[in-house]
Amino acid sequence: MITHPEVIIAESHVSSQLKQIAKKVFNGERITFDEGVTLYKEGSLSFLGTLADFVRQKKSGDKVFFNRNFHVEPTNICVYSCSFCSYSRLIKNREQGWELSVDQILDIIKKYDGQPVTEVHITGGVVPKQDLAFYTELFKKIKAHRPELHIKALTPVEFHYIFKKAKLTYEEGLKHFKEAGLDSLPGGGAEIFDKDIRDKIAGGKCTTEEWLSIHEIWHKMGNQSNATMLYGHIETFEHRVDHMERLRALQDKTKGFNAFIPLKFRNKDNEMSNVPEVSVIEDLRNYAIARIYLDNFPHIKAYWAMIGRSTAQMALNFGADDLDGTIDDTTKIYSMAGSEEQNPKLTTQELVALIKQVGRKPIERDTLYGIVKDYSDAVFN
Ligand code: V47
Ligand code: SF4
Repeated sequence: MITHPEVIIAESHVSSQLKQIAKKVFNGERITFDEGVTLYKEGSLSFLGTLADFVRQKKSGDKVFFNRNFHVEPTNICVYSCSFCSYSRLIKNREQGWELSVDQILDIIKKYDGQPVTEVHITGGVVPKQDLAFYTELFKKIKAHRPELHIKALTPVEFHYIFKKAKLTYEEGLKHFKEAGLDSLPGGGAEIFDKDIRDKIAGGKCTTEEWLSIHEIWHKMGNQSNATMLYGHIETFEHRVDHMERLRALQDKTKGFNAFIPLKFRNKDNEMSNVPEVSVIEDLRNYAIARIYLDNFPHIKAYWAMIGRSTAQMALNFGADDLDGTIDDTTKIYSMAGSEEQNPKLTTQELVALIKQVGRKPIERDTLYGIVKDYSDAVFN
C-alpha cells in the first residue's frame, strides 16, 4: 500500500490543501484541527490510506500486535441509559439482566487456569451493589489466585459513580484500587466528548472533563490506559476531530495512553436503531485519520469483535497495528448491538493467520505492549 510521498504530492487530482497536509505528514509534522476536518471532508480512501500507512510503518514497522485475553462483564444492569447501548437493562427491568457476585466472577477467572491468557478485561454496567468494597475484594482475590494476570478494568463511568458514593476523591479512589490489584484502564466510556452530543446519547454519566481527569490522574500516578471514540451516529466530523484533539492534548501532557480504539456505532436493538450505521469505507477512513491525527499515540487498535474480523484485517492497511485479542467469546456488548461477530472468539492460530495474510509480523504482546512472542516463523500443529 505504501506510495512514495512524492507520488501522492504530484498527483494532479489531489487539491493543494490536501497536498499541503500530505507534505506535513511525510515530514513528521503535526496537523491542525482544521486540517483534520479537511481530511474527513475531502480525503479519499486511497489518499488517507497512503498517509496513515506511512505513519503506522514509521511507528510499528511490520509488527501487528494482539494479546490473549478474556472479558468479564460483572453486570448488564445499569443506572444509566445511554441511547446507543443495546446491552444494558435498566434497574427497573433487572430480571432481564445478570449481576455476578465476586465468587461467580472468580469461577470465571478459574476457568482459565492453566491457559496462557495474560489479561482479564473487566467492565459492564453500573449498579449500587458493585461498589468500592465489591471491586476491592474482586481485585484482591484475582491477584491472590493468579498474581501475573493483568487486570485491565473499569472506566471513568464506573469510577466516578463508585468514588462519589464512597466519598473519595479520584486520587484516593484510584490509589485504593491500584493497591488492590488494578493494573490498567480500558478506554471505554469516552463516547464522544462534545457536550451537546454527549448529553444526547449518554446523558447523566461522567462528563468529558471527568473522563479526562480520571485518565490524567491515573497516568500521573505512573500508570497506563487506552482511549476510545464512539463514532458514526449523530456526531459531525468536527466532533470527531474535537474528540481526538482533547486526547492528543492530554497525551502531550502525560504520555500515558497506549492505544486509541475507534468504536463503530452499531444500531441493533437500541434507542438509536433509526440511525443508520456508516459504511466500511467510512470505518477505514476513520482509522486512517485517527492514525494521522493522533501522532503521539503509539497504537491504533482495530477491535475485531466490534467491526468484524475482515474489516479489522483491512484496517491494518489503514493505520491500525493492533487487533486486540483472542477474547474467547466472553463479551456481549457488541453481539447484542449487531456486530457480525456473534460469538467473538479467535484462536491464536487464527489471529496469527489474519495478520500473516496482510504480510505482517504477528506479535503477541502483554497489555502494556511488552513482547510475549513473535509468531513470524511459528508452525501450528
Ligand atoms: O464505552 C456500547 C461502546 C464501549 C455500543 O481499552 C458501543 O482495550 C458501538 O471500551 N455500538 C466499551 N459501541 C468497550 C470498550 C473497549 C473495547 C475493546 C477494547 C478496549 C480497550 C475497550 O463500547 C463503551 C461504548 O463506547 N458501545 N454500545 C454500540 N451499540
Ligand atoms: Fe450503562 Fe455503559 Fe450501557 Fe451507558 S454504555 S447504559 S453506562 S452499560
